Amino acid sequence: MKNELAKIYANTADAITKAETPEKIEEIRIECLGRKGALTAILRALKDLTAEERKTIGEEANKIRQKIESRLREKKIELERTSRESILKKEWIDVTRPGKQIKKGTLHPITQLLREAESIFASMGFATIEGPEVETEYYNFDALNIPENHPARDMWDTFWLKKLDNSEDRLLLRTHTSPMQIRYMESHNPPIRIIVPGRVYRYEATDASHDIQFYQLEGLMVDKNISIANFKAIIRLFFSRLFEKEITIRLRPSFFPFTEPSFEVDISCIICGQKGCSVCKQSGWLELAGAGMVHPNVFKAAGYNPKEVQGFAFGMGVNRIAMMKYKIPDIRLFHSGDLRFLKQF
Ligand code: FA5
Repeated sequence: MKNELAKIYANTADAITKAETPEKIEEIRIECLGRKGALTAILRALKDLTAEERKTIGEEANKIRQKIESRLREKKIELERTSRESILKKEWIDVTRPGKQIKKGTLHPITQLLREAESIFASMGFATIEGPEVETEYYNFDALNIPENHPARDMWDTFWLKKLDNSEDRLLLRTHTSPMQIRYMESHNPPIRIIVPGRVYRYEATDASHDIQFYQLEGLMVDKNISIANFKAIIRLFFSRLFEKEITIRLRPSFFPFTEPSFEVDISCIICGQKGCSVCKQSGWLELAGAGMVHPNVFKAAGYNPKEVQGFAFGMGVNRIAMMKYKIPDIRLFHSGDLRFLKQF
């Protein structure tokens, strides 16, 4: 038995020396000291020996067990340290390296332009109001003096929505921000000085200056004595401040059912310097807004007495203004989601 003990020790010590991982050390421990281990078997067999043998072999076996346990412990600590060191060698970090730059987003050019426009109008005393993009037929058309079957409805073909079960009105995607004239006047008394920026929709063919969804900026100024002269002064000041230079403005007689008289506001094309390009359709002018003096029927629909108040209203195409300001040749780029375009702002 003594020989057997010596053999177990020699074999186990040899295996410990050769072990290369902490897992191997655990395997060796189980093989030697585990429930079915070689040394455990000898310790179990002690009971069959004589008292004398039990004493000497028992002592010897315990000594060997202690020696093996301490060699296993030492080797395990050593292996764990070297494996930590090798991981550190493989996975080192150079803390002096410059960090990765985080890419910052920027505001969409339309948002930038709207913020600037709002601040210019705010400096002239205009409050910014918002309204619903899903409108009723009444606010988008009827209340603005465009009754059903009126040919003017053709100017604003739109996307109609399914009628809600409990609603009287037909719903649509608003074709302009003008419905907010009515909504605001219904709940406020003059004097009024508001702008209404927001998204509008048109069911029409697209080209470099027409899209099916775009932004408008509505303006409404109502008091006892508001005239076209006030409008011209405000609009010229607005465009000159927005473009940071004196802009030429052209008012062309036009027709809108909700204004009388009505006109189109054109500005000189900044992209081509009035030489002619695809954006201004070779004319040198770009139509940026519709405007006019608020029609008496609109005042009546909002509950005002048209004999007591007067005012002007306008509706600008924000995308076209942004195209001028940032020299963008095609309106469809705004909704293209193209990062090469968006990263420039
Ligand atoms: C209107 O929408 C009127 N509500 C404007 C108005 C308001 C007139 C208050 C009088 C009083 P119009 O359809 O012309 O008008 O559109 C106004 C502006 O929106 C145009 O001058 C143009 O700059 C822009 N616009 C019109 N259609 C498109 C389109 N498909 N894509 C991009 N911009 C457009």
